[in-house]
Amino acid sequence: MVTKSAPTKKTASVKKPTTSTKTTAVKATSTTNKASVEAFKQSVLNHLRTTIGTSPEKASKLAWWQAVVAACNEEIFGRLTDTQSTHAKADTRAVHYLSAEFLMGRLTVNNLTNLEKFDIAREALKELGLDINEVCEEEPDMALGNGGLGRLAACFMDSLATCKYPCVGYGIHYENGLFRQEIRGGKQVERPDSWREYGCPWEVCRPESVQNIPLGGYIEKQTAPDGSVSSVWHPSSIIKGVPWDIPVVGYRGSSVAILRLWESRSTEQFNWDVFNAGGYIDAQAEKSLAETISKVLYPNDSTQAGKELRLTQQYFFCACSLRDILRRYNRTHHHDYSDFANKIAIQLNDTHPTIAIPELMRLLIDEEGLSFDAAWDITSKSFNYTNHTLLPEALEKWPVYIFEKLLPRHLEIIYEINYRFLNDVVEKKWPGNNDMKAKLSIIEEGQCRMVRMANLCVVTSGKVNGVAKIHSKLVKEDLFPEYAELWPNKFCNVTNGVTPRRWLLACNKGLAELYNEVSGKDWPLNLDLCEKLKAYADDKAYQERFMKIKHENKVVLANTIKELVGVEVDPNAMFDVQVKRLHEYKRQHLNLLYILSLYKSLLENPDRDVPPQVFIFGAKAAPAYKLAKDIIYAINAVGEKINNDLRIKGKLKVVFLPNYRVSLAEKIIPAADISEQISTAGYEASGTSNMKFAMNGALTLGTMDGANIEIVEKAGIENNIIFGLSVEEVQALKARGYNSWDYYNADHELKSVLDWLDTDYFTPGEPGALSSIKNSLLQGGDPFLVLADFESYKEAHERAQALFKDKARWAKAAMMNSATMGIFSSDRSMHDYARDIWNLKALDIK
Ligand code: 26V
Repeated sequence: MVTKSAPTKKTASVKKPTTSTKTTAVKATSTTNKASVEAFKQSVLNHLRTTIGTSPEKASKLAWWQAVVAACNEEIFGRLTDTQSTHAKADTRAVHYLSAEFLMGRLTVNNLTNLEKFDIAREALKELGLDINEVCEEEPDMALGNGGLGRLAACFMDSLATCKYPCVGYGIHYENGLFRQEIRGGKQVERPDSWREYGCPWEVCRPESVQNIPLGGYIEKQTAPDGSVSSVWHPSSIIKGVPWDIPVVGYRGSSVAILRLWESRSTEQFNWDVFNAGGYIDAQAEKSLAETISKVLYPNDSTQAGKELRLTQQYFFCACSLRDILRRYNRTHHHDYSDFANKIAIQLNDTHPTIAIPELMRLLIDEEGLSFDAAWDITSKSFNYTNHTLLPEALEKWPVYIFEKLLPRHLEIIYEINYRFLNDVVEKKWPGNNDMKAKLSIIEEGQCRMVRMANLCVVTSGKVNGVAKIHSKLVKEDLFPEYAELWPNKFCNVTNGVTPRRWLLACNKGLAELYNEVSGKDWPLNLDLCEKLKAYADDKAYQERFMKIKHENKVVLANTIKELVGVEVDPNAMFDVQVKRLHEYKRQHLNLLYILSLYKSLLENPDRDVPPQVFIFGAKAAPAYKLAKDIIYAINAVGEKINNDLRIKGKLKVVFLPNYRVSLAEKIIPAADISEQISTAGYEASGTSNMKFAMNGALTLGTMDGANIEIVEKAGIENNIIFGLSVEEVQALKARGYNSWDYYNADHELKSVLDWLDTDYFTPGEPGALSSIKNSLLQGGDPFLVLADFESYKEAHERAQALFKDKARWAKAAMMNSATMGIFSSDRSMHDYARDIWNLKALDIK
């Protein structure tokens, strides 16, 4: 509880805004004493010479950055070794987080921050005549993920390390991360993202832990003298898995976790007898397949059909990871598996690593000689599954024929799991009910039989969790109601979180300093301490200080915008931001329709009393997602027109920042006034940028969806701008039969902005260039109820504008948002997983 007695003393120490223009600059304090600055400087100079092989006179910025990383690694690798040996000695239980994506972003600022060396490094580099921000800009983002799901895995690794939970993250060492987006003529162009073209100084290759992974081939049935039949898999090729370790530095403590990413290589070991006489060519094709497996990250929101390579990727990294887990387990347990489930927890980040389930079964049965029952007992006690989406098209299904070709033995095991589940469990609960069996079966019957990966996860896992309260409720009640009837206690919720080290301490130095003063220096480890700011939310001096920090961040972003897209924006304008993957359910086009209506109203009345507004977008569209790309084009075309229209007197600007990624998010989020979280209720599982924005003092303009609901529960509905249909209302409207034409015909304004898209007003000489958006909303049936929410959305913007004019009221709302986000620290998420799902204890590092 915050007491009301503190503010008087603290208020006295608030710097009046006029006294300094540099409130964000952190002064050299006790954390930057001369000796440690000198030591860091010497370390960088030494590494520049002895590790990088250059001299200060010749060194490029890239070389300086590499030397800084080497200086950090001196400390990090010692801590890493200590963490590993502490865990090994204690033979502790650990969680193994399997994820096809880890969106780590850049590591330098984050690692320096977590080592509490950022200020030291900044001073040291300054003495060397270098600007730390410029040096850190040399680092490419590790963009090994699509969006929220991958970034969540990265935040979780930061929190696992910080909270000292024994863990390993396992994933894929993609050669190319998510594509680099260029905008040419307003349109998205995809370019390869080779993030380690010049090497990545954070990662270490571990040849001693290479794995050989079998693939393809056929099954031979062998009958034992007792008549029992067993399967022997003769794979057609062996793929080499090479592990790369990336240390994940916990904040302040000595714990350093490991992220182990697998790279595929060809072994050139072929099982020649599986090929016929002309098989040489087939064998060469297999070789290039092996080298292709870890080449590229799939954009997750394109359709699943025919993605044989993607299933191979999933299997490849799961098979490598499980062998690694077994190898480490057997160092102390010598193939006695009775303790396996006590020592090993495995978390499946969505269905992408589901194939780990039959792979563990196979390893235990075929290679370790356990019975099916014994293997199932261990497997079903080891796995848990997190669901991240309800979208039916996003639930992974793989054609049986692909399994037959690539993973014939795994298919047999899946059939056996399914047979036992349907006969032992479903038949007992619903005797003779074949419809129920068809519905719950892991195999979908039909012309093309499919393996339903989510069903396999639910049948096997001890716990199944959603990622926000509303989402977990929908997972249990709408997605898997029959499974929930079978196993009500299997389903639970762990609301997502984000690491406050990256998303506040490192990216918003001004606000971090304010929290240091108000909450003490421990808030990055206990974000609830930020609540202390609530006591000052009505204090004018604090309000001004808070908004001054925001303004300074906006000045920085305005400069970045000018640099990136050449558009001049006014830092006094309201910065309204929507940054996330481009998808119809996220409704960037709802935002665009509002912008059109605002623009229209300003053309009709240029003196209209609205605050100046800048609408900022960042979004990548899946390369094959035509409508998503059309929406990007429309935003750019509309922006081009509006930004150059002198009639509206600079009251409205629209910018689309290319190549949205973690490092750009770190610049955008601290500068936002409004956080657009406008998904159709029921479709955004959680959202995590909503938490980052609120932490940094933006107001959520959003629907009651995902974690928005929990955010406004904490920050106060009066401090946010909520609009639109609720989940229940969306379901009811769909059940009644939604007809978007009704809204088009009834709302004159909506009709006129939609019709505007058919003209060539925004695309001179090219009428119809933006019509696909209108068509999707009318002929296309508007699957995400954009038109149904338009009026309410417009009204919400009007509320936001009115509130923005009331500076004190706005400042209070912004402060209340930032102060109350403690619960959205990913440390809290990790404590929830550790307690409710993993049964995992933290371990101090010796
Ligand atoms: C996949 C697909 C594949 C088929 C086409 C449509 C589509 C749309 C989305 C996806 C991604 C599904 C998994 C995912 O990334 N979920 C996100 O996970 C975040 C972390 O829990 C969460 O905050 C986001 O709300 C959720 O969308």
